[in-house]
Amino acid sequence: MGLKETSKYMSLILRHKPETIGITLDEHGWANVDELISRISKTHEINMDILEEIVSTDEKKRYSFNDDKTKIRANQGHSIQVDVELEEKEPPMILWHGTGEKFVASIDEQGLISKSRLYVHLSQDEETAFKVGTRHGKPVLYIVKASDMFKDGYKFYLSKNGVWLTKEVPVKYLEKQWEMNNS
Ligand code: HQG
Repeated sequence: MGLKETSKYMSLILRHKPETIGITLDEHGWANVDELISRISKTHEINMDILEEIVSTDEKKRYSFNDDKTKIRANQGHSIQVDVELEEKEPPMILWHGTGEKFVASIDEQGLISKSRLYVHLSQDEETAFKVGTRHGKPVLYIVKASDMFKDGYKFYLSKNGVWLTKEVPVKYLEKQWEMNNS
């Protein structure tokens, strides 16, 4: 089993289901590192060196340690109620959201909702949104009029790993882009 598989398993534990390995996260989403290693090691090859490698090489920088590396958490993406102390920030003029074609009818009616996660995930650029969209089948991109939303009082957060988050995006702030614009 490779690092990638272990990293995916960590994402399940640290974002969605810590109970899978019988641990709990604190209110800020932190898991105890020793406890995490000892429980994960029952099914995956892991120790502190491997954990440090996963955290530093993860291509989306999904995880962070606290200062003395006794605790670890996911930077964003949670479905369980934790407060990871996100930075509230004024967004750029526009942000992007990548989704699958199968969700378009519903999104055009309801706007973007966070579904199982705590927030709607938005990308700073088109390419990233495209990648996110392909996870759901044929990708469709939306432009989100983020600064208009911000002026209207919606809050935006920027996670440690560069994902923009907001609670919802009503239809009037969305502009559908059927094809990726490579220009
Ligand atoms: C869609 C990955 C129907 C939404 C990525 C999305 C991301 C609606 C899906 C992170 C809807 C939820 C999150 C509505 C939204 N009707 N469908 N009204 N509103 N949707 O996986 O944004 O690799 O929970 O468009 O990089 O795809 O896991 O969210 O398609 O940052 O680290 O409902 O996951 O990161 O899907 O992805 P998800 P997402 P990781």
